Amino acid sequence: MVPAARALLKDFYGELPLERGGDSERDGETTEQTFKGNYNSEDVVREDLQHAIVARYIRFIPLYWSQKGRIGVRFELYGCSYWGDVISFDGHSIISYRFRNKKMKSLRDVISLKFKTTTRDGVLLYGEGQQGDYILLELRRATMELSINLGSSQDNMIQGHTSVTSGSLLDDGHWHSVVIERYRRNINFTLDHHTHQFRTNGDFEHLDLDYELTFGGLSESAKMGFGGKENFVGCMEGITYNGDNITSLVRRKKVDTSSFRNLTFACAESSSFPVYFNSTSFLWLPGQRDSDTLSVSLSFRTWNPNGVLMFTQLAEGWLELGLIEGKVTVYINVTQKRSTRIDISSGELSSLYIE
Ligand SMILES: [Ca+2]
Repeated sequence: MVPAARALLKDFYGELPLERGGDSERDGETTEQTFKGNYNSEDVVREDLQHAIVARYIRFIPLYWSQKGRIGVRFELYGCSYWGDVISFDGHSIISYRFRNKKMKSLRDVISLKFKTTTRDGVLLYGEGQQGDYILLELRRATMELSINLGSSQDNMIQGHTSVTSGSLLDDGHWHSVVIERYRRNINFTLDHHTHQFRTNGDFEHLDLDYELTFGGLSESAKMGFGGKENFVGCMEGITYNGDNITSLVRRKKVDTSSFRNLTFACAESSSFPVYFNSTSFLWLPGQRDSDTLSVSLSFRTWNPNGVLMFTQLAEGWLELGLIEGKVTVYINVTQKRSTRIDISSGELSSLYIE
């Protein structure tokens, strides 16, 4: 990092704090670091970051500058190569991680991964044992659900099935992280740094799995039992299971990926992405005031029953698209004489097309 340069920085000296956010080890948080600039017109000041960071955005905020001249700053940011161990899942592909000893009996497990998807249902992880144990991590209606069973006993009427859910709207096309830490019956289930602590039902403490864990969907044999479970569509990154880096094993062809038609270590950017609006933000686009025709389409999702989705002036009159008590309402006012209101029943994710 060089927050200085000869020509442009002669009027600047002071401090530059740096904020970074997104896609980092501590996603969702921002950290700040302050850099001092140069105090004359010639020097270049070099600063190193305190910690290695992975970030989508970096923001510099000048704190103060020389009172003698005009404000100016030039800086250069030097990065280094980053190996993003990302794997793309198309809904037909799963990773089969087979156990060396065919059976896995564990008191302690640590499983972590990151995922990104625009699909609301899909299996991220599954394993089962012949004793009836299982672990299933899946997206259901864009919420993360972890189901685990350390053992059931018909004789003592012990039911081990335990299920917890976390998060919502996880099909937003952004990265989310999941960490499952288990010791005996105690589980820390962490989604995007929010930890859910719980104990599994029943008396059993070992997770007994046979043959394999699958990532991205159910194995063919498991599908017979469950049916109807969708495979995951999207990207996963940094998959680890009890110290094994699964993505690295995939790269080295140490796990079965035969179901992949096209194994890619990259995540395609979605052609569309959601925009978040709070109660005060809006998007303004230049319109055509002299036009009397209009074509607009959008998809939206909200928890709020009321709000303006769109407003535009027409050549004569105006059009307003809004939500009133959970219903989409279109007001069209042409030549100040006619006012039309159309109610459209609102679902969870609604798509609109108006022409
Ligand atoms: Ca067990």
